[in-house]
Amino acid sequence: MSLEEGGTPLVGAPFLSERTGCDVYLKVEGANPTGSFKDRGMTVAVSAALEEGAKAVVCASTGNTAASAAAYAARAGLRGVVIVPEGKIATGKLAQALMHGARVIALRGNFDQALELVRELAKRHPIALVNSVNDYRIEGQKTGAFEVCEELGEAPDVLCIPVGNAGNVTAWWRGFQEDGVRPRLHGYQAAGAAPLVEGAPVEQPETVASAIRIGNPARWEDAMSAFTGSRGEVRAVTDEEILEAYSLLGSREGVFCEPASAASVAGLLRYGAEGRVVCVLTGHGLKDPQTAMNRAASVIPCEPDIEQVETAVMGGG
Ligand code: AN7
Repeated sequence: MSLEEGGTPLVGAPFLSERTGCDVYLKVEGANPTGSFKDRGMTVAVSAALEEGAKAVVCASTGNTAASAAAYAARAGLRGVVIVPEGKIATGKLAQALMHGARVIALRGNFDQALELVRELAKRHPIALVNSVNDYRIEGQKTGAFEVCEELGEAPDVLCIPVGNAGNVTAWWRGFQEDGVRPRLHGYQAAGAAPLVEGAPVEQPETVASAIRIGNPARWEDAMSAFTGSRGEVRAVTDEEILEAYSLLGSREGVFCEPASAASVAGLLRYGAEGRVVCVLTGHGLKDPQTAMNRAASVIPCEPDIEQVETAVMGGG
């Protein structure tokens, strides 16, 4: 089961390099088929589900896993069922899950409760659970690390990555270890949803970066051993810092990612790093048009008249 995921661009970031004094690159995971890194793992998890004779796949999701699971399930001819926190997932992700024909359940609860419920559900029924508690997901997602090392010709010094349920940082660390390299892993959580930083689950996580609004990561232990084993760190960034990095990526680097993805750059800007740094931009900006429209400048209305057009184009000054 493949939609030709992976092989995403690794683009240099001149503005960020200048600003930080590092040699910064962006791994643009939004270029995957459904617009996020989840596809790297979903191709493996859904292939395995098919082989094992599952009739349906299920996941809890803040949005991207749902969109990806729905697409691969559609392709595989399996039923897709996704449980998302009601009112807390970005519009594009919801549209994707629905268009791929998944049954979308809006839970009056948060992601952590949804994950607990699908884990119980998968114990009771022959349904494949495709959250990153499924090890096939990790096996697929580790390929990001292989690609970066191949493209740079060696490992970066530092990898900056947003952390939610902590599957991705677990996967990248596994990939680097299998390549025999040990870059520092710098993980960033949103300040209102930073259980790994605080050392305890967060009951009611809150952040503008809805993809990482997670209070009790399933891959907690794996993530912590990745940070320790790589001599890295896990830190928090505020919503304002995330949105600042989000705007800067769009306006200065020409790369539009979703807010959660910008946490990697927000962390780099706040805490700094040294050497060659790769920031993982986990999902595409088009996923979340609402946050973009709330954040960006307004459009300029104009009558079809040359004088008015001139004024509008020249900025009225
Ligand atoms: C854009 O879709 O958890 O630390 O249910 O969508 O591996 O969870 C999404 C997570 C970062 C965090 N960036 O990755 C889900 C979900 C984006 C994301 C993360 C997510 P993990």
